[in-house]
Amino acid sequence: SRKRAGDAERGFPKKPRVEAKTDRTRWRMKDDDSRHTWHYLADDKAVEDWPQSYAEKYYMNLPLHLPALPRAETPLAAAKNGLSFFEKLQLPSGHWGCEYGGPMFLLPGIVITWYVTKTPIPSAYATEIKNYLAARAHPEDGGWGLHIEGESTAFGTSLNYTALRLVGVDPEDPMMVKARGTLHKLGGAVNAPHWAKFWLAVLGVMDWDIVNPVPPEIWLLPDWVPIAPWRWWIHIRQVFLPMGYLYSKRWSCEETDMIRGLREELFIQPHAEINWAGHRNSIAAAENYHPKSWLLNSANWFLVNIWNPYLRPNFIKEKAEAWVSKLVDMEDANTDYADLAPVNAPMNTLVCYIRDGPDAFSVKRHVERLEEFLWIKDEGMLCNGTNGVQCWDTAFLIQAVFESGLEDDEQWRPMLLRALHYLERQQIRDNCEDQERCYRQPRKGGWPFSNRDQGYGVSDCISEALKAIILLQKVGGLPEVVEDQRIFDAVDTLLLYQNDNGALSSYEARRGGEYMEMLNAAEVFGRIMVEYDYPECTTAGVTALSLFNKHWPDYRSKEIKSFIKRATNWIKSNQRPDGSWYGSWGICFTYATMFALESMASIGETYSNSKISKAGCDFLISKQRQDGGWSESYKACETMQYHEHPTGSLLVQTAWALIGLMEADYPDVEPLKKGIKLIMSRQQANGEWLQEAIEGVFNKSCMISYPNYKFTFTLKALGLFAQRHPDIKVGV
Ligand code: LAN
Repeated sequence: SRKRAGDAERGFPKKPRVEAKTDRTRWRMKDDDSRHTWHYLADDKAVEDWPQSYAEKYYMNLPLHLPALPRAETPLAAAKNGLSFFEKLQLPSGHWGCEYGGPMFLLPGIVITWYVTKTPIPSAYATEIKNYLAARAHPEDGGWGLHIEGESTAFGTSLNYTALRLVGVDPEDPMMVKARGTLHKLGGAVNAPHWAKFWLAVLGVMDWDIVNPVPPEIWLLPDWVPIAPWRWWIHIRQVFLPMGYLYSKRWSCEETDMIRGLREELFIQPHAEINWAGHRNSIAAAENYHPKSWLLNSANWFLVNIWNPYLRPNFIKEKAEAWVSKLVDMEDANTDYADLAPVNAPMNTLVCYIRDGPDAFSVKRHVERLEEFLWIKDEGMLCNGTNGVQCWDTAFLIQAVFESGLEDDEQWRPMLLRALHYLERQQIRDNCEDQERCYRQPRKGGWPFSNRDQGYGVSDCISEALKAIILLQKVGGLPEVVEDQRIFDAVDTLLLYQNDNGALSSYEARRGGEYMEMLNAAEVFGRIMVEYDYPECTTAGVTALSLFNKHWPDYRSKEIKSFIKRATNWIKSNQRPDGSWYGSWGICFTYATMFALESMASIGETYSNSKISKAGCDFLISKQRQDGGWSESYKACETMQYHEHPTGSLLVQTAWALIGLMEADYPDVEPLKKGIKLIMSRQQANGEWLQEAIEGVFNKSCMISYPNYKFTFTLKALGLFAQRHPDIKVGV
């Protein structure tokens, strides 16, 4: 107890109180123009003054008491029912929100950051974090994987066990005993990958000697060097940056009772006897998805044994740390401390904490903005993969309304107007200050995936938002709140994304080759080091610019035509021998094939006149199941081979396949009818569809949820069918 008093004196807050559960009717989400934060109202009066919205109830799976709608006899009626449900979930600022969970390595970074920065964790958070992790523990072994559907790993289990302890769960709680057993079977935390070792070193549970090098010096390389970090994929760049600072400082939290406890719990060996340096490369076999290359291993050996101890001059260390610290500041300034994603956000928070001190504005603002990654659902509190899916989902919903021909229906005009104003406000209006210095590509006129604060344009997010706005203003006749010049800004920015081979990448045009994977140090992810060519992003660019060109035939028309030609040629070249395309952001061949077929259709190539389009359709048709649905599993992303999901046909997969087929004008309507029927048969009486398997992916191995896809893409599939075959009845 003396020791405990010591921890308190040094400013560590009291252990949070972990209850069995919170009262779900007391949670509220502040929209704040899509800066989502969740609040637990302890006070009865506050509860009365701020009634729970449909959306909040829906996120928490509380009863909505919506009346049953007239039974849908046709696909269009089903689309209308679906829309009337989804409209109720539109948030006050005009967008749609959702949980964006899946990855299981994000929340621990935030919890560890709270702990080491001595940020008190409210009891309601602690309670719901415990509940979420309990709900998502592997049903058999009690561990956690890389993502919610994955097998238990040392990565997921060591970090989430740690998070649970830090929010106040007792080590003798049966859930903890079980998880610990699984972690020990996996060899203990020394077998966890690089990023887990990093976090546990920050926490002071591991020694920094176990962490493979993250040299900040690499940021001093001149730009012409083929491996210079400005060429890396933005997510790796922005993670390596603060990580390098912390690695260089070898900063660890001061020792506490909690940390002493974890040192005993996370390992199979006695802590004092662990040969830290000897475990730098230890990793449980099953999670070594991308084994380190000989080149990286040699570089690491050199850095650890020669450079760091003997060669590294102090002035280089200081110069590197200063430059990295400056780049961290630029990232914070460009995002108002929101940061790119919940990996670099807590790390940047720590850089500010150890550099600026606990009371600095930078730290306070960071800690405040970390809240925006958290989400509450019926299972508890989780960390989203980004600060939301706002612009992305909103753009798709708008497009689905137009695909269904419902845009003129008075019933949906107010919803569309709110959505238009939302996208208008989220357009990025300026480039980053000193953009060349911080290696950023122009972003003016673009749209982000989430919201404008985050401020990273993404090729397909710009495209989908642009399409939505053009449809609303030019086709739907809604007020022109985004004037022409701003549309041109978007087009100018979008055109910069095309790679030399015609394809589009995600956040930036490609700056380095696949050889850079030789430096992939993360072990658990594939295709992470540079931007790649993506059929999904490429298609979005093609369809957006085609639509733009229709309405503004004079603006940069030659470049746009050549862009489209080169992009669609690349799509053709990217088709696999079986007729499919590999998807990087949705699961997997079905998702990418849908996009690729859309690209082909946009240049007039469909089933009847194009071998490419026909092969794509034949591929999809060959995967249709007896009941009319499709059911690709995430295993396909990892193995690059088609895999069926064990639970059978899936709604979103079915919608994607149908959309692809319909875009390609697939001539036989029978398979389409069967698929549509499946979608209709799964619609609930109030118009909604229920959540099924996980939909999205990144870096080949990590899955991520897109819960709004069960609305946006099903609506699009139903709408397309209704428009193309208005006379065909598909009742259920
Ligand atoms: C996303 C989410 C959206 C996604 C699409 C727009 C769907 C895609 O077409 C382009 C890439 C993009 C923007 C994308 C990139 C990687 C993200 C940001 C994520 C999958 C969400 C989470 C993920 C991010 C990398 C998670 C943090 C993990 C690291 C390895 C740093």
